[in-house]
Amino acid sequence: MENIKSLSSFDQEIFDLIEKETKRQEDEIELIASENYASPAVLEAMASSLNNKYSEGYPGKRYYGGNAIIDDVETLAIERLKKLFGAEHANVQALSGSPANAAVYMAFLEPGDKVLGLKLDHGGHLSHGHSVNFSGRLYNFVQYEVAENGVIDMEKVREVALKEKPKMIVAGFSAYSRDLDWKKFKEIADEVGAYTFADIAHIAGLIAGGCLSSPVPYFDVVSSTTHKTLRGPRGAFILCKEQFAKQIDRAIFPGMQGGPHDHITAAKAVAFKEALQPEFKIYCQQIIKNAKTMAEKFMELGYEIVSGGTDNHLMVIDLRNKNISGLEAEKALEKIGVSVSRSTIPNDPAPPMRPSGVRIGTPAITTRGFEEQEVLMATEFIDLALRNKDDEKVLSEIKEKIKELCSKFPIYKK
Ligand code: DSN
Repeated sequence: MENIKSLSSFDQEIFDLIEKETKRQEDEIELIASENYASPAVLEAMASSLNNKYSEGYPGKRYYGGNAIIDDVETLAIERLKKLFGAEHANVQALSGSPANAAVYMAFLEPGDKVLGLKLDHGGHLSHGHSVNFSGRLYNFVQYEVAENGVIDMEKVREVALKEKPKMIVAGFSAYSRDLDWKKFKEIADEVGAYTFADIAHIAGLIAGGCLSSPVPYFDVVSSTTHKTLRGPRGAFILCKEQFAKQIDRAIFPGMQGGPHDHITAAKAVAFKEALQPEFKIYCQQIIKNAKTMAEKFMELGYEIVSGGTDNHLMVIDLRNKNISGLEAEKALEKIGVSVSRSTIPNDPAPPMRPSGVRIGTPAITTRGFEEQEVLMATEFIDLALRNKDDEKVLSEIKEKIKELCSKFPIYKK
């Protein structure tokens, strides 16, 4: 390959931008609840020759030649994933969270079928039935909500399910900080004859690490991304009961997708192996300890947390009593080198682009080694920045302190 050069010698612009982004990640505090830092081993697998292969089909049944090694890679990923979650069947080809969910709907539903999902501004995900998303356009979604206290009231879910008689009930979220009662969801679904679908994209790592309860024993089908608390490559998977294996596999290929991304499948296998190590449990416990510490500190500082706390890796802060919008908070924190995502709060009176809250999560800072002491420092920095959001001098002083703190917890540059 003499005519093909390395990145640094062929494309200095992209090389430099990657270097800059790596430095930004090293110097700043990442609190976006859905982000994490994949290990060097995961990144190496992603940047491998497996990128070059086409392998439509499944191990032993491919539509292209030369797939014997890819079959071994995919089989390893499947076996590790089944072991991690105690699942009967696993599909590791889903390219990302929304396509995985689309495949689940395709496997179980006809267009127009009725489905029950958590409303977006109550913590749900776009692909759980929002009107602008394919899910809300193709299927007849009815939405359930959190109660006044910010927690899902299972009796209310039951009432909606009995009234609407959906064909499927979706449990899962993007911005909800409480553990879900999977068993109760299953009981309700059985009462109305609905399929059960859990989207565990945010909490897959915490479930794998034994820190949160798992829907796998109860639910018909479970989807997840692989790059959030699970700390793998960007991608997804689907787990299901053996009786649904064929329909799930067919919905992914040939239903939704063409060739799987084999380099990502390899990286998923590496991430699953990492999550099977005893240290991963300790990592997950620390994610939750860090989130609880942060939520308590925020409340002590007069912030309102939706639902009054957290059981998992995230919290949504209702900023209305601080007279700052989620967008303003996101922008002010960007100036001190802290990334968060603005978020709606339940029944948000403000528009989605300028919602009343921010969502904050601890998976990434925990990966780089932050424990309670650093979490308390980060929380105080955030509070100081929000109180001085228009004072550039204060903001730049905080940014320097954050850089100094981060330098003690390198991600890749050990
Ligand atoms: N973008 C992801 C999140 O932030 O939760 C979900 O799609």
